[in-house]
Amino acid sequence: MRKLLAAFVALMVLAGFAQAQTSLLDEIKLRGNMTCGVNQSLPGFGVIDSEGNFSGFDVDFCKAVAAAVLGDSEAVTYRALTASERFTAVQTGEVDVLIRNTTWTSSRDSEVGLNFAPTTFYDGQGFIVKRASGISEVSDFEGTSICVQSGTTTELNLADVMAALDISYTPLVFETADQVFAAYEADQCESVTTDMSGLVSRSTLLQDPAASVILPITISKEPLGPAVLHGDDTWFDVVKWVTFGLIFAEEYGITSDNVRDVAASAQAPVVRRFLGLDGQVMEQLGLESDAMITMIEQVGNYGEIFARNLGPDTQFGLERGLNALYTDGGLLYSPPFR
Ligand SMILES: N[C@@H](CCC(=O)N[C@@H](CS)C(=O)NCC(=O)O)C(=O)O
Repeated sequence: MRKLLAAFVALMVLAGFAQAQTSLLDEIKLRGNMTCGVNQSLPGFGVIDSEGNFSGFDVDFCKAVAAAVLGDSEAVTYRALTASERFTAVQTGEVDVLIRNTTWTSSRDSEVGLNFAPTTFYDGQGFIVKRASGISEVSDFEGTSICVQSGTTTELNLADVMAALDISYTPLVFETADQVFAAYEADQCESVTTDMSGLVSRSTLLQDPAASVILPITISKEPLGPAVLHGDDTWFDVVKWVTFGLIFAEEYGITSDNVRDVAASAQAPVVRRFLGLDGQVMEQLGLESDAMITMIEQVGNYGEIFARNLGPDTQFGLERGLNALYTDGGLLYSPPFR
């Protein structure tokens, strides 16, 4: 009996060990598809068209991970998530990765149980107001109503700043961006506050965009990036290094147009290792040796993703700012692939 019990315990320990070794990476490869939690109503970042296709800056990072892991940027099932739904979707495994303008904060790491990949968009919270309101600085918000979305970092930042400046205001809290901006259009509030990216994006949908202005005031730090669930280092490493890979490719001038030529003629050891021509860095991450070639060919590097979705040639016309490479005065910096 005792022997039987010992065998049973050994089996359970082994089963537990096997479980601990199983990563989402293997599961996704078996499935042949990755699930990505995204936004569906943030033009430029995550948006769905009338045929159900998703596009945008965040969506391109989903595509990059799928291209690197599965060799196919289209092998993604998108789940549109509201701000309040997004963390449960990661915790329950409904999505493999969350790439939905999500700010990296300590409590989202600890209490929510997320692991954040490198920041893909350095942002900050701002305000949009009607030009006619004459509001130009935070003290002008005294006695006004401000529309804000629940389940976001935005609510607390607003409360903190107003309390610090002793400004009394009424927060009008809504569940979705559509509701927030509808209330603003209907003059229920004098302003909407959210990430600058959200303001730039949603201001294009206003009935009369020229009648509103985004104030040149930033009240918080909002580092936005992909996140996965705690407890799966293998999968976390993949999402992390795919993100770095996009930045690294831009730094080394490797683009969707030239990646095959670079791969055919590269001499620099750093580039050869990155593209899987020498060494084993991709295999060590659990990827095919040519994972970065496939990814860059299908999705482009960070700079291409930024330019295509948000850059000067788009309706958003965003400059790179903090989202430039460190070599250009920005914050984007990939550690070495080696
Ligand atoms: N970065 C902030 C805010 C994220 C957020 O949800 N922002 C609004 C800005 S408009 C949004 O994306 N709303 C889209 C929607 O509700 O459909 C966070 O992580 O809490």
